[in-house]
Amino acid sequence: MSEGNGQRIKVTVQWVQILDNLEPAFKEKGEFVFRSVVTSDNLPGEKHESRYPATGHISISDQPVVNREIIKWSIFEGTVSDHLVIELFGEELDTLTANDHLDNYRREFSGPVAGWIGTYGPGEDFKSDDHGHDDDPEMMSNWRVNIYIDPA
Ligand SMILES: [Ca+2]
Ligand SMILES: [Ca+2]
Ligand SMILES: [Ca+2]
Repeated sequence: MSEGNGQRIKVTVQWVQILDNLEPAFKEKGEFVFRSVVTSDNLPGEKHESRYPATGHISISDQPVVNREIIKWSIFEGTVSDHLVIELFGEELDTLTANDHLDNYRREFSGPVAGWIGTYGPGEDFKSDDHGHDDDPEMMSNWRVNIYIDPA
């Protein structure tokens, strides 16, 4: 909760990649809406939420090569000192049945903010914040995501 050593940062979702569009096999694209929730122990009571796209949805294929969309979605800008939790929820819209849900994404950062600045995507991260675990939060069963944290 120390406020003296806070640093202003911004968090951006650079791209999303759909591995399973959660649609019948004949349908190439799914209709996606993404929601972000960013919280921090350093910002008690604050919950930063946003939606992408702001209105409507984005149609994304799950066919190789064309299944990655660069969205540059800004999900947080604020001052924190030693804690941040980023959560992303993806929903695939259907009209005749209930919507489908992508795996939930969650990554928690702790320790000095300066150590988090960087890019987090599928595969090895530039910052070793995974504490030696093999699991890769950006590699989920039905989608992948790439985010980055910049000084703001
Ligand atoms: Ca569906
Ligand atoms: Ca659909
Ligand atoms: Ca990763």
